[in-house]
Amino acid sequence: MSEPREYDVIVVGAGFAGMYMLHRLRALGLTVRILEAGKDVGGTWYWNRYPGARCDVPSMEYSYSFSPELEQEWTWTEVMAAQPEILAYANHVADRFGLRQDIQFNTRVSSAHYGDDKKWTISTDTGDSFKARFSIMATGCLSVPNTPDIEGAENFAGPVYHTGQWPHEGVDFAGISLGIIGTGSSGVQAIPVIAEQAKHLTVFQRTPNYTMPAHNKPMTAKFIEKVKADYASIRQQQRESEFGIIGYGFGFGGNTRTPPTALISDTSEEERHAAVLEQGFGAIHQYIDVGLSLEANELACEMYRKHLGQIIDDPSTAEGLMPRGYPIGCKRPVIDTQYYEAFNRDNVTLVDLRRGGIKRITTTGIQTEQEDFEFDALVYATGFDAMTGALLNMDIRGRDGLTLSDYWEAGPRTYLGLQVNGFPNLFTITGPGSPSVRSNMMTSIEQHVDWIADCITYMDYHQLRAIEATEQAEADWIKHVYETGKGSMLTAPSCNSWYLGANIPGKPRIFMPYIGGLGSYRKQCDDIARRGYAGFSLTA
Ligand code: N01
Repeated sequence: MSEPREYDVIVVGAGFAGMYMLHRLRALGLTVRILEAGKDVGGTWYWNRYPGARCDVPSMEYSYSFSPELEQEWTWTEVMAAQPEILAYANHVADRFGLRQDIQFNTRVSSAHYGDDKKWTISTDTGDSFKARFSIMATGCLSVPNTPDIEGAENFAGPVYHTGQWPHEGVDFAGISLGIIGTGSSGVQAIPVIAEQAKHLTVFQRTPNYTMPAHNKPMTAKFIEKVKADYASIRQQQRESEFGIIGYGFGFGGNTRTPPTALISDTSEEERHAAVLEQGFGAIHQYIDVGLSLEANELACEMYRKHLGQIIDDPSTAEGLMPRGYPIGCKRPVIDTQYYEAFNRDNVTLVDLRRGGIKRITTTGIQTEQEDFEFDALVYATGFDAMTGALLNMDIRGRDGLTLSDYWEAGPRTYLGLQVNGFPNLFTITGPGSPSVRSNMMTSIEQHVDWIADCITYMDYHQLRAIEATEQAEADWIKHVYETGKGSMLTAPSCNSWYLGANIPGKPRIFMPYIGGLGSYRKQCDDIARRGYAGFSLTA
């Protein structure tokens, strides 16, 4: 192995987090190298190229705010952009700011060790080695695809795809019959598009989701002009809002939002029936207690199922699509374009695995406890080892050889989702314990990147060499994250979401994101910085 190359900072990952981190650090005059496993920039949007992939945050808000010039020169075509457009945006940013010259592609980091020399040594699968004072993980929250361990999977003779690792050349489904496992956000987006192209699609659904229509549409020139003129105020509102999204022009509200006041528990069955007949799934949003009590939530679930029964032609398929036994709002909200309509097509079959699960995969299809199904190609839409997967896939060792996987054996421990006790000068952008996946990722990414860049500036100004979260501050923060999540639908005992690690067998059941609100979280982070980085130990 050659001598390690030395930088001030090594950033892992060239998605939106890594790209902006590089831009900020270079402006501080630091030497920076990004190591990226993919062939190009874009992270999540580089890998997730499955048909139908698109963002569910309005494009004008799911974009960088750090450069007013960039805001003015880039024009989105749809309210919620599709994956190719978002990837084109990432490429535009990389070109415009000359980022690629400091990114090493096709390079997967295998280990990061903190040494006695108080530097990180980072090794890669290409045999390269780097040394740096700071190591910044911009590895994404949903970047390690999860392929479930199903008996016989290796025997399937046809092509096999995963939505999170889609072939770059695309897939032509014409004349092909497919099986797809999984009905989370990825499956819900892919199913209607694949159904339009394929000869036949068999959907293997373990848990039906509560999904709401996206109402996506092309952007009008007038609206774009208005947003571009108002960007400064929109960004400010995003930063102060609960989720980093104000839904400008669509009435989502942001920090000026008036929450609903109606109580579903005060309504009669007839009133609920009438509301859903008139307004569809959207009727559920008008009640405040749906998110507060499981009994109220169940009334909303009944409304949901009632409407589903009205829009699906075949009663058995309708019954199969009906979510039961867990509350609305426990999983990551899913929004869709023509999802349920796909199940009214003749070439789509729903296999409700609650009626009998998957036994095994064979050379030609899937055997279930109900019956056997045959198809030419298999798609896994089975999600990710979320939030901790990418970090734990690397061999990260902090002070005295402490491994991150040992330290996190019972679940992730962080201070603010930014740092881990025992791992000096290691930062995690949108790490567990921060709003991250419970917010507009772009707004959260920018907030973390700015905070880290300011922290390094502070350290250099005060000639401080190392920063590390204290054990006490970390313990207090974890308690706060837990207390904030307690009692919400997100942590209900009947909820099995990836937020809780429940999608990965053996993963500790811990609610990982912070749900105290992005605006409030930002204030807490800023206040901690103002107090000389309270809760961090800083050493010369
Ligand atoms: O993954 P998921 P995803 N047998 O984990 C099923 C973001 N995202 O890729 O619910 C049978 O949600 C599993 O069933 P169950 C967004 O944050 C955003 O869809 O565990 N089924 C579930 O149905 C999202 O939340 C967009 O019972 C099995 C599915 O696979 C996150 O990414 C678009 C199984 C996995 O759903 C992850 O979404 C796409 C098995 N052994 C993704 N194992 C936007 O719109 C798993 N499943 C922005």
